[in-house]
Amino acid sequence: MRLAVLAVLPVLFASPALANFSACVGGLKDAAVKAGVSRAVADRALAISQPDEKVMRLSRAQPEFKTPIWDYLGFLVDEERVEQGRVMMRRYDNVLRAAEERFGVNRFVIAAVWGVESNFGQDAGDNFLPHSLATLACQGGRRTAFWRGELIAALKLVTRGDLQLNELYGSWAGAFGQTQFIPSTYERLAVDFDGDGRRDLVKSVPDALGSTANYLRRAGWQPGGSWMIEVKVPPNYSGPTGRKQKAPLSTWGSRGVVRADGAALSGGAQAGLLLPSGPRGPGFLVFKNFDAIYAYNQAESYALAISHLADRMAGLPTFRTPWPTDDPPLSRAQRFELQRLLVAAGYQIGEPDGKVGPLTREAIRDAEQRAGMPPTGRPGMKIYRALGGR
Ligand SMILES: [Ca+2]
Repeated sequence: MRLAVLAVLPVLFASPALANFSACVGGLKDAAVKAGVSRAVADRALAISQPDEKVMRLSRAQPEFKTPIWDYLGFLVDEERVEQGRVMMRRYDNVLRAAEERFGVNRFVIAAVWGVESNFGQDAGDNFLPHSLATLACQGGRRTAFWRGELIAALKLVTRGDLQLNELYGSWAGAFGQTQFIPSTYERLAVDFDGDGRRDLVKSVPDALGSTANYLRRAGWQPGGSWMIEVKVPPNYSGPTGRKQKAPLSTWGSRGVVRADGAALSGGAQAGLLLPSGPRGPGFLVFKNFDAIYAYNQAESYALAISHLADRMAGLPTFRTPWPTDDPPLSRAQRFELQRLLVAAGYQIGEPDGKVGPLTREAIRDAEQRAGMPPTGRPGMKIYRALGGR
C-alpha cells in the first residue's frame, strides 16, 4: 500500500497546474455551449481531468532530422501504395468518377490524397480529438485561439449529427477522418456525397472522396488541367525556379528545359520550375493544379508526393532522372524489414512498425558506424544491405 501512497504524491504536488487545467476545460465547455454545442456533448467530450502528456510532448518537439526529399517520397510513393491505390480505385471507380464529374478534379489526384492522408482509410490516427485539442488549447501560447476554435468546430459536428462523439479520433494536432481535415475545414468544406444526410468523413468513403474533390476545387483546381510534368534542365541551369515563378511552357523551352523524355516543351500553359535537389536531380514543371494540391498541406514535398502517386496510379513510370544520391530510399516494407534486422542485431527499438523515429535513427547511426560507414541515421539502402536486407 505504500506504493499507492507514493504514486499519489506527484499528483498532489502538481495540483495547482491541474486546477488551472480543470478551470480552462470548464471555460472551453462554456465557450462551446455558447457557440451552439449542446451541453450534453460538451460535458461528455471534455470529461478530462488532466492534459494529454503525449500531445504535449509532440506539440513541443522540434523536428530533429531533415528528411531528404527522396526518403520522403520513397516512403509515401512506394510500389505497395501504388498497387493498393489501383485496387482501391477499381473498387470505388463509380464514386471517383462521380466526384470527378461533379467537381472537375482528376480522380487519380483525389485517390492519391486519400492514399497519402490515411493510407486509403486504414490509418486515420488514434488520438481522441476533444482531449488532444483541449490539451493544446489549455497549454497557452500563440495558437490558443486556433485550438479552441478547432475544438468547438469538432463538437459542432457531433451536435449537428454529422458524426458520433466516439468517431472523433485523429492525429494529435486535430486532423482526422479519411481525408485528415481539421474540424474547421470539415465544417467549411465537407460534403455529403453518398446522400444519407450526414457528412461522414470517418466511415463513408464517398463522403471522404467527394470532400477531397470539393476542397481541391475550392483551392483553385482547373478542370482538365495538368498538375506536374517531369523535366530536365541544362546541367548548369541558373534561371528562375519556384512554384510562383510561372511562365508559359514555350518560355521554359527557350530556357533549355525539355520534358524528361527529351521532347520539346511548347504551348502557353503556365508553370513554375521545381528543382528540389538542384539541377542534377529530377526537375518538375508545376501548374496551377499543383498549387491546389499544395494548399491541402502547405508543403511542396507533399504536393510532389500526391502528384507523383496520382501519376503512378495512372500508369506513368517512376521519375526518369534519378535522385542525386548513391544511397537510395527504402519502401515502407523495407523500412519494416530494416527495423526487424536492427532488432535481430540486438538494438532495443521496440516493435518494428515501419515508422522511423528517434530510436530507430539512433540505432541506424550506431549500426552504420559499426559497419564502417558515416553515421547518417537515414533508413537508406546501404545500411539495409549491410545488415543483410535483400
Ligand atoms: Ca453521407
